Amino acid sequence: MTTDGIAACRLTRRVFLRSAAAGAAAGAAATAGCAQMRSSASAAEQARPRKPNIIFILADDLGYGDLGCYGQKRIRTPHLDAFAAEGIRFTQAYAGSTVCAPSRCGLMTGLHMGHALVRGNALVPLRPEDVTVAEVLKEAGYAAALAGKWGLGEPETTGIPNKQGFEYFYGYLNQVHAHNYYPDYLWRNEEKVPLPNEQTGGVATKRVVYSADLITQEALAFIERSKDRPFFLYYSPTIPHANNEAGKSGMEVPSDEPYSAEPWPQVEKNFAAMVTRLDADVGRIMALLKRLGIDQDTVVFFTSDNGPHKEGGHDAAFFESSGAVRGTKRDLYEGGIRVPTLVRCPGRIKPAVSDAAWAFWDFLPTAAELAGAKCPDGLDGISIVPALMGRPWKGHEYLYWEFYEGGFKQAARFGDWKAVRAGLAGKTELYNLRDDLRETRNVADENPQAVKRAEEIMRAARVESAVPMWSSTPRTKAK
Ligand SMILES: [Ca+2]
Repeated sequence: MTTDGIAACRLTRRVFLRSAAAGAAAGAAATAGCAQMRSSASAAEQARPRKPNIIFILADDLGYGDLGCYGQKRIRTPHLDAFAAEGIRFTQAYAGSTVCAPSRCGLMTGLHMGHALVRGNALVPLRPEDVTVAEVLKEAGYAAALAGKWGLGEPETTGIPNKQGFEYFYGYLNQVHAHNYYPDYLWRNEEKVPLPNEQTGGVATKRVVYSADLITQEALAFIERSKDRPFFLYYSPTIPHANNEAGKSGMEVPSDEPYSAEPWPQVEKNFAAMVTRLDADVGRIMALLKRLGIDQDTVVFFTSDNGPHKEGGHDAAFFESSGAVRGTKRDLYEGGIRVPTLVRCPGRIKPAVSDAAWAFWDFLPTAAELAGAKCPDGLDGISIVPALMGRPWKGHEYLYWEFYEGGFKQAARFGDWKAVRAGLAGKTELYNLRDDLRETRNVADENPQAVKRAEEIMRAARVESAVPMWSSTPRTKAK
């Protein structure tokens, strides 16, 4: 299938932008939906901006079992545990993919891996015709910023955040650059900002400033200066990803507090300290929202881009980072794609634990509905706003993933069934997640109808990628 063919499946950016102006009226109508959420709003509340701010916090390689609110016993995450208690904790929410770039592409463009442009970790930039959530929200009057890792466009390509709807960007463009927590530069918009760190080959030789701290400062500053207008902040720190260039010392953190005295390997103390540091950074964001009086006007999402890693000397089994599910980053078993996912907005979203099964490609239509923005056609995602508001939500007929490293693989989730297949001619594995969450018993032989359905989904949910390295029948080994 050609690039044009893919674009024809949905609104092109040009058509989208033209129709967005006409959509302003529709946006006003959709905002009336937001008004319902606050039917008991006081006069003071009504004086606030009508449209909720949206913050999407994306951790990097944080596992389903890494937070206290998901059963973690040893790593302390008090701020995220409080966040979970005050919002919705989703038990069956999924990332876009099992590694960074494709997962983030699904998040930004509302498409699953059978239709997304970026289907693996490679330098494929978003194109002008790709419509991102930032562009959708910008058309609805939102100020959009990214603080953190991007991974969907190198310098001077069409994929950079500033050409994809973000009016402000601070952080990493390149994913390998993002491995280094003490880089000698970061990007501010299209400008390289030198830092006082020194490095060789991606590993710091002089450590002065920690990138996650800088990224958090930028996120806080953007919230502060945007408090009087609707804003969208995509905050994507790289914690607790490994610095793969640093070998077995890849868990880079300024201090192993509060775990210095624990009898754990140093690398695991560092891993735990990174997660607790991330938790504290999220706590600073939440405290700022309260201080600015916009806590009840801001819908905050928190999740991770894929399952836990076993890189940089870290063992994902040490803290049982996958929790009760099987597998890690790069797997299509649940541990690679099921991620801790929280959504909070006091006064609008009631605290709950939800088993709604949704995925990153639902974020764009969800954000559009929250913002009263016009949503492009042809997306794989659907809005989860009903699920957020405690109303009946129709859910997905199925969720679909594909992945190319180590050979083409596919996975589908439909009802309680989960199917995984290696290669188009591979034998389909089938698991019933209701009574076998850990995917230990392949029940394909006993359930031929479910296998047939899984194989129909795996055939119908995808088109061949326009990028040759992502082929279901590769002539050369996928990167
Ligand atoms: Ca990642």
